[in-house]
Amino acid sequence: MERLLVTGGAGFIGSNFVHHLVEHTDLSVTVLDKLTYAASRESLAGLPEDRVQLVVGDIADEDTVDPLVAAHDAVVHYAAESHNDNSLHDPSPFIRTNILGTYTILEAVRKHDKRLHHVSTDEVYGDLELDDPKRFTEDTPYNPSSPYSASKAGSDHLVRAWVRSFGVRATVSNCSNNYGPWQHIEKFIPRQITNVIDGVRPKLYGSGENVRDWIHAEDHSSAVLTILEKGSIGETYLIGADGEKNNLEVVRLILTLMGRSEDDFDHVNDRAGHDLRYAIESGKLRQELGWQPQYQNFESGLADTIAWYQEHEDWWRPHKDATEAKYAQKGQ
Ligand code: NAD
Ligand code: TDX
Repeated sequence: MERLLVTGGAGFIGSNFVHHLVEHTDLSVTVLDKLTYAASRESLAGLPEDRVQLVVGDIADEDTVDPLVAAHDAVVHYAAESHNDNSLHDPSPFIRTNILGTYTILEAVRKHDKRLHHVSTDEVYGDLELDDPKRFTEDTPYNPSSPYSASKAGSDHLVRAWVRSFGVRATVSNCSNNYGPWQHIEKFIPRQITNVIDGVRPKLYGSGENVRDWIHAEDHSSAVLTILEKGSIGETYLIGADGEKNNLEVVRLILTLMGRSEDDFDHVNDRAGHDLRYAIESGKLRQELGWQPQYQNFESGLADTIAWYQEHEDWWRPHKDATEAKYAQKGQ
């Protein structure tokens, strides 16, 4: 394998993966990205031009996708509409990009017999009770709650069907909540960090008891590369780093790390259909493929992330007012 096509490589996790590839492999990389509101050219700045190329285009456009897939050895598919709250306001781009876009990629890899890795989320499994000792495994039944997670579930089902019916050489991964640099400030952790920088109290949906299983984006990248290199065709791997925390704990930690009182936050309107708890059992990936997360300490990973947003205000500042205006309309 020499040439890799990475869809969504100008987004939060995809750009982290491109940096990871440059550092840890000899692959040449083409990023296919539509550069939606969630993308950032800056996240790819400084990478060697002889190894990383950006093509601006839509994964749902066959005329763009087909020749690009034909010219590469494998595809790692990150491109998606990714924010649950946006999917509650307008599901249409989620259906188009996440379902039709994945279908378009699948038809191209089928036609040209290319290896595909499809990046998905633990949200396809729905949620767990707070006191349930169970975690999600590769055998947990699909039960998505939001238009976003349902569209990702649909894309996973398409990949599995193309493997079984057409022999497409694909793997799937479902990862828990990522944090780290370059995450859009609409998402929970960077929204609260940038609120605190602005002297605004963090906003917790509902009671704040909802649990997310946090993993650093760099650990997600190393897991995806491991699956691409060593995963068995047709298999699904869950990616997680044993990082369960409720939202209240995370907000209190952000406030404390930023030198504010840990009670200096507001409860705001809850998200419709808000999933209670996600938790990943990642034993299959660890035991079968030998992967381990490197960021074992959430507090220090979060402190680094806070420092990154403090140092990169020029990157997020232009988006802050519009992002907060959208939340304000919903009382969030
Ligand atoms: P993001 O919203 O930050 O980035 C998505 C990228 O896809 C953007 O660069 C955007 O321009 C691009 N894109 C969107 N529509 C496109 C289209 N039609 N054609 C081409 N490019 C398009 O998202 P993210 O948080 O980096 O998530 C990346 C992937 O990882 C998604 O598939 C998501 O479901 C999955 N995932 C995310 C998390 C998380 O915590 N953020 C966890 C598990 C899985
Ligand atoms: O202001 C907020 N206050 C708040 O309490 C925001 C934006 C969120 N929340 C809560 C909702 C969730 O319980 O924080 C938690 C995390 O919210 P998000 O960052 O929106 O993430 P989530 O909905 O859990 O989904 C994320 O992880 C799985 C990604 O956005 C998805 O792309 C990924 O699939």
